[in-house]
Amino acid sequence: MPGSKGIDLNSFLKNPEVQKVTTPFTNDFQERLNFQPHACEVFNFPVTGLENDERYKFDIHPATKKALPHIIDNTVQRIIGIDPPDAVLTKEYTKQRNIGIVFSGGPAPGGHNVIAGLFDAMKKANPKNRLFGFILGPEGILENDAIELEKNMIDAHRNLGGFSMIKTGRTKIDTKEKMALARENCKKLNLDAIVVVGGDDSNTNAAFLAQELFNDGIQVIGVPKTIDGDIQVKDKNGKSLCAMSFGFHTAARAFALNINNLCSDSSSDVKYWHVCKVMGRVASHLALEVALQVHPNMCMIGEEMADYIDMERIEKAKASGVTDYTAFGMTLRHLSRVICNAIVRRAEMGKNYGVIVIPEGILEFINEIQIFIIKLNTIIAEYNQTHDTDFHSDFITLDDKLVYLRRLARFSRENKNFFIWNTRDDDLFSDIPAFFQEGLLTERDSHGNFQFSQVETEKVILGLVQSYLKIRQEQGRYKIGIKPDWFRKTLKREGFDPDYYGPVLFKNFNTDDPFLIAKDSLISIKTLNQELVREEFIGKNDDIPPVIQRVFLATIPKFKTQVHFYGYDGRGNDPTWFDCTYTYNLGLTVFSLIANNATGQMAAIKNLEKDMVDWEPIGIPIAPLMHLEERKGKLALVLERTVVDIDSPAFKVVEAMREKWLAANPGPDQFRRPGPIRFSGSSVDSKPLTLALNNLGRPQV
Ligand code: FBP
Repeated sequence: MPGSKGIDLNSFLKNPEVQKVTTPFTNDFQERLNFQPHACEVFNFPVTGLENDERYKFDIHPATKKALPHIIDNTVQRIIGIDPPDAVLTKEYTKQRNIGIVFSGGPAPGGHNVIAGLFDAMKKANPKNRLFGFILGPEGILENDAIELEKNMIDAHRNLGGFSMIKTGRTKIDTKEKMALARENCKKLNLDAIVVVGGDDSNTNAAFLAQELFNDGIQVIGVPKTIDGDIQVKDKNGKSLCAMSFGFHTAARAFALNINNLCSDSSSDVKYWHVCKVMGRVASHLALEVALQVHPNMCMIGEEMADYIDMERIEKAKASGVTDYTAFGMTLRHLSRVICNAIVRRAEMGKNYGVIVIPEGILEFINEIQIFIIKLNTIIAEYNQTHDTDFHSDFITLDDKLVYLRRLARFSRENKNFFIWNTRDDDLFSDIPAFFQEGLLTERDSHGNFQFSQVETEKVILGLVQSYLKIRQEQGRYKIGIKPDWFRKTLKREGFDPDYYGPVLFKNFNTDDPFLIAKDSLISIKTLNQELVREEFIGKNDDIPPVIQRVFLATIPKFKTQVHFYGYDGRGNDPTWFDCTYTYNLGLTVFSLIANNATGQMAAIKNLEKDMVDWEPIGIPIAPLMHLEERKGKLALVLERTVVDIDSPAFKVVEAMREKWLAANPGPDQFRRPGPIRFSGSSVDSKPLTLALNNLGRPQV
């Protein structure tokens, strides 16, 4: 068929060079499919066993003992190689098994390799073993929607990002009815074991499922997945068992590459502040890793803010004999001031541009917002429970929701025992911009979590920053510094004497300062005119000389921003070497746990922070890791999330470098180029920088 402009499209499409473009199989893709991750030494043995490791202890919550009696006494288990295995062990290890696997929660790079590792190990043990993948997450378990995963499907997804082979979802198996349905469907598939690859909530779910299916002899094994990096396990003495969940490294590297590109752009056209929000629903691990990878001018770490104490306010209050409780924890207003100060300082050094990294969950660490989130969570959960309906379907528009809240506030005036939403809450809430009110009222996810990714956090913060900068500008305390050379050259070119005009324009004219700063009083053309008239540089009816006007305008900053959200892109990235190897070994570990009859355990690799030769596959008991947390307005047993430790070496490095990376000085910016994710070769990343620094900077335990 002849194409347009005389091209024979049919034969053109058959051209091998054109086919290189039209096929999805790029060289990189092919290399990934062919890559065989190294297995930890122990997996080279014909059979693996488990050894209880009693060195690790946990503080067990009494509520967990009661809720999970079958698995609460589990201990850490080390995977050991056995050669030669005895006949009994071999028989048990190689017996034919059906295993189900499910992804739960957001995608994380490396998930396909968990499946590949498990598949390879189970087929090696017994080629008749069968692996079933539940489709679309835990919903697939409830719907009995599973497919048998065959070699060709697995081979087509090795070392690739996403969870596309079986998809994922956020359904929670959290009621008696759902548990019963899960049991029934596992039995229908004749499953010996089920593997839950998920975050804190999903591993919590895995523990409850393990308890529930214990007497049916169906084992449940969890796998620590989340780009947020907030599943990190230590025992009660601080001994690390799982330094990082999988997917974190890839996501952070993907964000870092993009943000580094913005650093180049920003320092080239020198007119934008790029505000980069990075995922991490609660913890700021991703923001911290990105900061180490890129050295942005500013990086906010939520956990640091929660810990903030305003000493000045405390001292002031102490002097007048009172305690200022509001001085603990950073407020939104204070945060905006911190950002403004940094922007102003860079502007004075001629840098009216830069890059800021903000963690998605930053608001969780701001006192006043956290209180709103908890209160609204409770109100929504209570409403749903009392009315057996859905708050968001009953109150569709923001106005409807606000009217309901106002009603609660009125109710609180008449009922002293009702304090969840009073008139003060309502007044404070009314002061918040509508888009943010809407954000705070968004639907919670199936686990009752606040969906930070749906809220334009950066817009809230930027709104405050913008208004404060305006105030500073009106006070004459936000100026762009001018290079003395440029000032002299510009005036001389127009036949004006810089030494004559300098003192009237700048407050530091005859100093050695690297940048000239316009006087505080010069905030507009009008004030400039008044100053020049007052100092008798021009007459009352004269115009300001154009060159003076031009120089003056160059001192007036415009705060222009570009806002970016990094999350879904990095979450879908193809995994780094670290995540490929880590997850493949997690898959192998899962099989060892199953083949040795473990249940209620989470597969993990100890010593991730060290070189791969030191990695140790283990099983971590999930039940002892649980604690009570507010979910859907009620206390529930959940796996504890790990937030950034502000005493950790990695955080301390960022803290120590903050001033240097801000580069509010005449020198160059300190941006670091992490480069693209390389899968092989000398520049391949062996591990997250956070892990490397924490390993280097801590006494070994
Ligand atoms: P998981 O905890 O399930 O791994 O998901 C984490 C995450 O990527 C967060 O960083 C983000 O806030 C959230 O998922 C976004 O969720 P959704 O995919 O529902 O928009």
